Amino acid sequence: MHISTTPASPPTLERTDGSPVREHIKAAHGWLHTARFLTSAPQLEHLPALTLPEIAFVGRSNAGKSTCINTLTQQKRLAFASKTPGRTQSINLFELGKHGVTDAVLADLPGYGYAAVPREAKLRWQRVMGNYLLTRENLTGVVLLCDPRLGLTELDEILLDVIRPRVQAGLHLLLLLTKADKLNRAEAAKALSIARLQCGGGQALLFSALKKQGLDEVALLLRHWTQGQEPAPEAAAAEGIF
Ligand SMILES: Nc1nc2c(ncn2[C@@H]2O[C@H](COP(=O)(O)OP(=O)(O)O)[C@@H](O)[C@H]2O)c(=O)[nH]1
Ligand SMILES: [Mg+2]
Repeated sequence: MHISTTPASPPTLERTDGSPVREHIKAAHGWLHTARFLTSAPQLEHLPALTLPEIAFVGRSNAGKSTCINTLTQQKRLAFASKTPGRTQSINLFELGKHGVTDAVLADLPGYGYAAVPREAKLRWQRVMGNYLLTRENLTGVVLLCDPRLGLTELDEILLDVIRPRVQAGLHLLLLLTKADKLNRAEAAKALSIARLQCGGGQALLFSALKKQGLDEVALLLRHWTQGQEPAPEAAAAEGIF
């Protein structure tokens, strides 16, 4: 299986053009704001074969996925695209890139674990998602969204098991703890340390769309995953920016 390659070591802040990290954060947001609907695929075989780096957003229903994607991209339209009848159980792709030059793709996968969905539909969907995560060749990173008040569900755990070999082979993984504004400081710190243990080989971050918490880190990280040369969030943290 081909896994998109990324630089062996995260780039540092020493850039030839000497631009400060804040400029990179701004650029990362500007880049995410270019998101536009590309296509919707009800089945895996309907997905276009792409060579561009692709980042998948996954998580149980109500985890805060739509809100997160909208906040990152600053585009309510994208959520509408994902809510259009017929697209709700589809993989929706959005392209990213300035001046119409697509350089990465976001994949919005339907939420799982919603009790009211008939069993057959659930099983079908789990197969589509499992196959997508295992076989999508240009998949560069996975953002697994989780409401830390509920913790990882059984389906989240299964998903992590499914992608573990790919994560070990270089697939990026971010366990994003949403709705962090609902936690106090101690709860947030505890949730983050548990998540760091659970995401073996990946990273964990706190996120709040309401408070705009974690927005800069996620933007920088996604850009780093797909464009390699951008400074990793760790570098920004070392500069005292986060
Ligand atoms: N307090 C708070 N609520 C949020 C946040 N993000 C999402 N929500 C709420 O959580 C619910 C589910 O969010 P949604 O984005 O639709 O979840 P999805 O099913 O995963 O797409 C909605 O009522 C949102 O308003 C957040 O950062 N803070
Ligand atoms: Mg949603």
